[in-house]
Amino acid sequence: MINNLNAADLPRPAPRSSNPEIMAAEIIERLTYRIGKDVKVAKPHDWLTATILVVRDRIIDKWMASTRKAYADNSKRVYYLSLEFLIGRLMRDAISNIGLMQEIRDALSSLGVDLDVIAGLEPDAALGNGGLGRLAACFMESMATVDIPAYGYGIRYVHGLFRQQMADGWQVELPETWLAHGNPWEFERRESSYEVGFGGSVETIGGYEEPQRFVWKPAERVIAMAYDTPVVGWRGTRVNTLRLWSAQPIDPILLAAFNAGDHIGALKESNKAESLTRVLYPADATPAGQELRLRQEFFFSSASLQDILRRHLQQYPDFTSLPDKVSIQLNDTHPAISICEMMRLLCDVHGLEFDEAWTITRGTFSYTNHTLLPEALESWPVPLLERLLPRHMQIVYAINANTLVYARKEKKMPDQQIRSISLIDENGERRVRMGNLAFIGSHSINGVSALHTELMKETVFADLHSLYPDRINNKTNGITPRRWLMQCNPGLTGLIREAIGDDFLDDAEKLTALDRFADDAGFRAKFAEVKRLNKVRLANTVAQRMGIRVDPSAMFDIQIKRIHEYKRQLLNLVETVALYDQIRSHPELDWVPRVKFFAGKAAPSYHNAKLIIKLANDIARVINNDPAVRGLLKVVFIPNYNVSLAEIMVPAADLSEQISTAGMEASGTGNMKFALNGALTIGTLDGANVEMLEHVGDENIVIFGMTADEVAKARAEGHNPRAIIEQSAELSQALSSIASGVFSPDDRSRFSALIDGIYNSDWFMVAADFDAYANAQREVDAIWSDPDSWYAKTVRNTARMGWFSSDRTIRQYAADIWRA
Ligand code: OX2
Repeated sequence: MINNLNAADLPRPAPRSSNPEIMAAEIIERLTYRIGKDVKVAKPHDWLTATILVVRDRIIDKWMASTRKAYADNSKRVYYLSLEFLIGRLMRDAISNIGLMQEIRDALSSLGVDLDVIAGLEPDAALGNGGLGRLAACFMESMATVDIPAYGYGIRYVHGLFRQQMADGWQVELPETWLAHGNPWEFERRESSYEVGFGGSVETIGGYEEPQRFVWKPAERVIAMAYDTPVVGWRGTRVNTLRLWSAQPIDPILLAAFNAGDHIGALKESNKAESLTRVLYPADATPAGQELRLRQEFFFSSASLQDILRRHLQQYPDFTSLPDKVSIQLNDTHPAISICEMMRLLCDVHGLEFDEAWTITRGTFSYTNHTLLPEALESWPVPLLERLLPRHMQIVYAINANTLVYARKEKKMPDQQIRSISLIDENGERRVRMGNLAFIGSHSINGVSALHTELMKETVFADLHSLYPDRINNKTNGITPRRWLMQCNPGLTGLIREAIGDDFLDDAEKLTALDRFADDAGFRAKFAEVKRLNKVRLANTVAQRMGIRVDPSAMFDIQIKRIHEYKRQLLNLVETVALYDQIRSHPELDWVPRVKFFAGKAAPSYHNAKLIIKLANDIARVINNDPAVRGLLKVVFIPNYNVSLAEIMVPAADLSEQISTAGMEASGTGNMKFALNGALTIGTLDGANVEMLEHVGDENIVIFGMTADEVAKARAEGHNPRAIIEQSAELSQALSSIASGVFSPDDRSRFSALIDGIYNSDWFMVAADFDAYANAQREVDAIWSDPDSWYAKTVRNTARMGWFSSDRTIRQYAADIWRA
């Protein structure tokens, strides 16, 4: 339609104004004509939607300009493929990044609407489980900020991560419905839809004389429909796209069946297609292993790859330039099947030869590993892959053959190593190893902290690393300072601006200028006051939601993250019980008043994790109601942890618990958020804690416990937890009170198996690290008792954490991996 007109001659909408009066009028206009509500009857939700629509307009101009610029400059594009994007609420982020916070606030207040009230109504987009999904969200914001043309590709789950409720202290999972009121941020792109196939067979054409060709004839097909959400960088520099795929049936209804009276059968296909993108799998770092999960992985990989290749051919004549113009980053192995899909599309659809396609594919893909836990490494049974994706299975065999021949013939690799690098795991049921596929199909494989990267080289990928020694590299994780400082902590942001000016807003590493204020008593007092107000806010949240009163002058000690044995909430709880015993036996001592906060979700099928939640609630009930404690210790498990709750808890923390068994937490990112917001860390030498120690200095962090090497050695040689427990009176007493039912009088043996696990194997080194941890906690008490020293340390944490900005991480990916 536009083609026979000259686009430049068409009238253009006037650029959007940032004048509060004009924006107020626009909000009313949206309310009336887009939502169809009279001002008099509009509900708070309608105001929210109208405001988002007005904000959104201000983003669209920049969005289009960013897209046009990438075409005009022939820039390289980065594609971040991730099954999870834990983006949370978007409105405040967007308003703040385009610099209209005060203007929108004024516009709304002229209409009698409070920005904070409607912002609190925006649902959390919980399209992720934990750290991996939240990292993807921080990366999206940082890629826009550092001006990299990037697309995030993922799934538009109708139900994100479940809502957690407590029933008598047990976790109960309820469906989450973030789309219930519609989603004003997304644009449905009907023109960007692709067919994705499953099952069927592969037809071979040619052979002998002509080259062989393969054609996959899928038995089932669904449509992948794109939904785009703009991602605004800091100061609105650039707006990128988060493209989420939704599955739709090819035939919405089988009319013949319907007309024949089979009303349910007529919708069967349609329901099946839609169920593909209905729910996010709720397991963090443990593969679900179900066919639907593999279908989700292939569905979004295939749609994304088709989209990427189509966009490339719109601009370039062929695929030889693909590695120069496109980088595809695989967020863990969940999208690793993309490597085979790229090979299939290049060879079977676009007619390239296998070897040429392979060079292009490997030059384009790179892979980030997020965990070393052996049980967390994805693999799929060969028969399942063969049935669901027969052509991809052939490609797996072809890649494997080439790799193994190279390793054996040219590198003289011995049999045992050959077995370990193979794409097929032959121990027991034959399975395809997705980690090996991602490694072999990528030119870069990165870990997420220095320690994790070294351990990758020594453990899971030792043999592949010896074959391809240049591929593994480190990119220590980061967090976006926009959400995790400026927005969640306006009080601290204001105070820092007063002290050192605005430079840190554009470059978090400029926070180092704050360092000298650690010695300034006046500044420390203001810093403490900001912290107090944030603690009051959290105390109010807890009072409102749970009816529990906590004292903001107590130390707020916080552990928030997924519930996992390796993260050791259990160590924290056992120490809580030991402290409780001490407070009761020694009322004459000067105990530091503490509130121990916990929050986090457990995978619904993870029995011990759910038991740990119940234990926390049982312990809380007993301690919080015991008058002998005299309010010196409180335990609070806040239900339904999500990004928005984190935004309240992180700024309110005095003490950040980062106490995983060394060698098991790949990086952690919560650790960075707390330290940036002026909390002291108590932590093990694990993941990024090691680098935090280097940056903040060892006098400003409390490190305890076994090192990763010591843990590995104890596991290999066997350690004797029973002997360790017997030597520690505090530990024995705490464990036996939990095991004997002091906290569970209604079911005295409820926790006995959990505690037996510590006595019998202590895989996670809870007993082995207990004394070191308890001593470290008393060291924390001593620092707390000297407020000058406490706040000097916490100010230094804020000042020295700028390096952990995800802008730095993204610049390193861009320089070393993407060359974008
Ligand atoms: C998490 C890791 O457990 C965590 O240590 C890391 O900080 C985060 O990813 C981001 O890199 N699922 N979640 C993770 O790994 C997997 C697998």
